[in-house]
Amino acid sequence: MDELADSSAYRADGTKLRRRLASDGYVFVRRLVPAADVRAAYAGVTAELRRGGWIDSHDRPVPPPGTVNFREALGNPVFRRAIVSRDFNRLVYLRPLRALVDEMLGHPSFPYPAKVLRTVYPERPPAVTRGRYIHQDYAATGVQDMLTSWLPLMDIPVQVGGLAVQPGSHLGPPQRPRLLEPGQRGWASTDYQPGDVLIFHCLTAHAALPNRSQALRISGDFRWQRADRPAPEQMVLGPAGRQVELFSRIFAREPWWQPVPAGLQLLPRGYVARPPAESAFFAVHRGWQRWRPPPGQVH
Ligand SMILES: O=C(O)CCC(=O)C(=O)O
Repeated sequence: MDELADSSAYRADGTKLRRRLASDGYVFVRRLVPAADVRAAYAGVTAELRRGGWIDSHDRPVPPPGTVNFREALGNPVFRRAIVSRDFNRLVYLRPLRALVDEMLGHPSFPYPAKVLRTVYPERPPAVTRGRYIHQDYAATGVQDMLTSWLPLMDIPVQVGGLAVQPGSHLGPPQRPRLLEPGQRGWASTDYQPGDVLIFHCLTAHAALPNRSQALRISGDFRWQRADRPAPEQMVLGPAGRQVELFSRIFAREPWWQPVPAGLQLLPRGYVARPPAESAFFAVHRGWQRWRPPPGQVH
């Protein structure tokens, strides 16, 4: 496993950031978000997990694992309370993160109100989280040039199973899902610390490493797109039947809350993603021309 290229020196330089995105398919910045804000998010999430019996007073996971995958975890009230915790939701609106994404896209952007919390138990094969399979996030929304930001909420050294990306894979064809093995060549990851941010393009192949520790791995992933492009309804309004922006009823009065752009056009739920259009950053491999949405969830 290679080390992620560190773009911290370019964090305010849109041209260099976009060049990195175009060549590597990702940008990694250390200590972008104030560690105190990330610790507050961790404290909010773990308070709920502790109350619900998922972890003990030392934050050690209590077996058996609550759930393995994000979608299934959403059916669990303990997890749902953790995901609506205030400081976890606040993270994505923090200025340094928003500014970096705007620089990368070279255009005003916004994060989807739908946020993903990962609580990954030490791996006990054959149970493996879906995030461990190599995938590309385009399948999740069908929005070209969508970016995913992945944030550790705690120290996540490689043995705790952080995220790995395959640099340059955004220039290649769609990939079939398969498990990422720690020794796989041509992949990069790092020992993550609170405040670090990994941002990757929606055609970049990525997967989580196995959690071979005794700790629960806690991280968040948040997706972004340009403000002037239509956005998938489910990422903005959440589960079917809702009419207002997800989480706005709970947080709209918070000083940090920012609604999605006024007049945002929504792609209806039944919308079937097409092969990706041209990218603003690089030539899309022709293998994507025959791409069809996969039948199940990608991560
Ligand atoms: O954190 C994980 O386990 C997987 C994350 C992922 O696949 C993503 O952010 O798209």
